[in-house]
Amino acid sequence: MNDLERLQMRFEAAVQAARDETALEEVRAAFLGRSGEINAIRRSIGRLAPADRPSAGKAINDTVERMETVLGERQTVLAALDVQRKLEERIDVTFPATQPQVGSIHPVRRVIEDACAYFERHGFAVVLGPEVEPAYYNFDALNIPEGHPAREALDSFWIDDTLLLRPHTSPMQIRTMQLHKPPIAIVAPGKCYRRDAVDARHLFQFHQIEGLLVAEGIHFGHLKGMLAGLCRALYGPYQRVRFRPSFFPFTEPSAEVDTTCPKCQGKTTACSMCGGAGWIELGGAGMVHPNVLREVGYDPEIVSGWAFGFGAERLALARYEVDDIRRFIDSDPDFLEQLA
Ligand code: FA5
Repeated sequence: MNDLERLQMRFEAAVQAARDETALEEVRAAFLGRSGEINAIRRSIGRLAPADRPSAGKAINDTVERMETVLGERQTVLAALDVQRKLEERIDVTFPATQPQVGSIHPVRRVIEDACAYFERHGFAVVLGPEVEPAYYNFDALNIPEGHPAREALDSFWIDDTLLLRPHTSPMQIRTMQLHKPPIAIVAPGKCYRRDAVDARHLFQFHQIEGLLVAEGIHFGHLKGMLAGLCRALYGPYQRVRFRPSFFPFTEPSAEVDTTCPKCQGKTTACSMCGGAGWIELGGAGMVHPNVLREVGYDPEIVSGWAFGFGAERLALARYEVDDIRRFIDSDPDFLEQLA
């Protein structure tokens, strides 16, 4: 292999190693530029015998020609790579952006907030209380003494001998009345716990909204008016309420409260929401029992009051026409997005 062939090989290796136009230009200058290697060889021709000069000159020219071809080919390749890189780096402004995951208020929370807002508009305060309560607040002070059958369904999750997770929000009646003198007007939303078997209507942890109004001259008509107003605020302007006689140790008289089925308005016999009954049960209510008033130091001869306790999930079931209460705790985004 002669010097020119070796030069040609070094040149081709350097050309292949060049990754962009600038590097390629440096290779060109080093080999073919004015003070490049080819010109150095050209200058040495003068030292050859005159007879050898034409063939040496031709060999150099042939080498230069090949080098320029190689250079041109590499230039084409680098230009194509450059276009490709630019295409890859190009920002497509029409490409749909990644949507941010925006949360929404849970339907049960929304029902609680709307119910509380309704009562706040009527001058009620919203109060919150502990979820772990002594038996005294859960039962005794509410006229449910030890051994009373009403205690059976409620005393579920004991923390120790005297403390348990509250099965209803009614302890907040006692706590509020012990802290304040009448008039009292509060709603107390919050979590409750019972050992109920979970099914389409029951959870072992659910929410209630408690209401309490105590003052002079309060009667059942006030309760009826406020609860009818609540149902209209939650379900629409044509809701009616119905009171069915019931029993709670802490109210007398006591009632179960129903509202007209928001889905069929009581007009169909084949409604999936109310099963054709035309009514949806919301919870319990009644006039505060004189024993409860006495327990907190109020005089039942002077003040009277009403109370109610509604299940928030049940309110939400009817409001959003959901068939199974467990849907509210499944954390299924598809379900929740429908109600957002
Ligand atoms: C009570 O808890 C009474 N403290 C309500 C009350 C308050 C009456 C003040 C009078 C005066 P009851 O056990 O019926 O009542 O429960 C009330 C409501 O809570 C029920 O109607 C229902 O809507 C809801 N509820 C009860 N248990 C569950 C459960 N396991 N899962 C979901 N909701 C429930």
